Amino acid sequence: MTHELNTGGDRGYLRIATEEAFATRELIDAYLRMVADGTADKGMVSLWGFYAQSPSERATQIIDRLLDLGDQRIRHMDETGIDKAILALTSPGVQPLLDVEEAKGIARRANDALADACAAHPDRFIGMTAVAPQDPEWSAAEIRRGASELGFKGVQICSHTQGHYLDEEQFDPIFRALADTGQLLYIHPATLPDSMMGGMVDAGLDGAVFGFAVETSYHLLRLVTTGIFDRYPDLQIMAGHGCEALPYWLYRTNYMFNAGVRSQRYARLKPLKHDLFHYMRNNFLGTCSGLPFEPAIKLMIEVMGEDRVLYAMDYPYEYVPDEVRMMDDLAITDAQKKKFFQTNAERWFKL
Ligand code: 1DF
Ligand code: MN
Repeated sequence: MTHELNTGGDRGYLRIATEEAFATRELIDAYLRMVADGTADKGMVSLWGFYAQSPSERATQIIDRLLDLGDQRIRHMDETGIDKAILALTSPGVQPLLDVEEAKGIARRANDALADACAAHPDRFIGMTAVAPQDPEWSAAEIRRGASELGFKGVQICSHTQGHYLDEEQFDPIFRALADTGQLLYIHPATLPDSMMGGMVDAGLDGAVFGFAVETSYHLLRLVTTGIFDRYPDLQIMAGHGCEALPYWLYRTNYMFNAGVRSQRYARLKPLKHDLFHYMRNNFLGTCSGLPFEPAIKLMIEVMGEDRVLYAMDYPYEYVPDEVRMMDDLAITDAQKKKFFQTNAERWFKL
């Protein structure tokens, strides 16, 4: 151990963790039912068939920690020096549920439970609204309720919804509500739809180990290349896991996207107002969830700008005190570190 982890800013910054998960019992029960009755897709069987049923220490501990929005979570934050957690319903939220009324009910009650927890710990917990994109108009209304009545500071959507992507016209009410409330959209990974799964489960690569990033970066890129930021120039999209590797690939995606557009290779791809570098530096925010890795964080800072890179722990999926110490010891300037841990979160979530 190199140094103690305390809350309260003894290193010159507060630590705000921006991709922290919780669950409600009824959501886990709905996942279990889908796994049992055969309506879950391969990704759900792999992910929630494991976490909700495995007797392993990892699975049982994670379920226990997801369900706690009280003392244990606060104690774990205290023990790792996390001043504030920005909380969102765990992945894939209610998005795989086939009964839309059930999905909306579970999302609404999860939002209410989260709002209660935030009210009980106003200096420690901040909430993001969960939605059910299966019903875009309802989701838009829930985003407005989250912003105005529940005090939430952003919206999280767990990538695709039963194979549907947010660039589809039907989801426009969600972007309208984000624009009207001035809130950011956190696009969190989800299990892969069957159409993308291929041999990933056999290879053991479908989850957070790899598949999540493939599917989520695909989703993020679809949104950019079909012009979401030309329609909504002020929209901010946050993504975890090193912005799902987009900064690493940026030169190539930009070059090949523009080459394809110029040669009119794809009917759907039209010229954008800006190159992809512009959107990466004006509309994307990236967190280090799952990637407390100095080269990746420095790359994000260089490519996206130091105002756009934020700390996240990804509790309870990743709860490793030494990772917080590694982030304290990042070889970036003190001013950049304060932005990374504290002030970028305050700025973009409007805390
Ligand atoms: C895992 C990782 C699961 C992340 C998650 O939600 C999740 C995992 C179900 O390790 O299986 O949010 N993550 O963001 O890295
Ligand atoms: Mn996560």
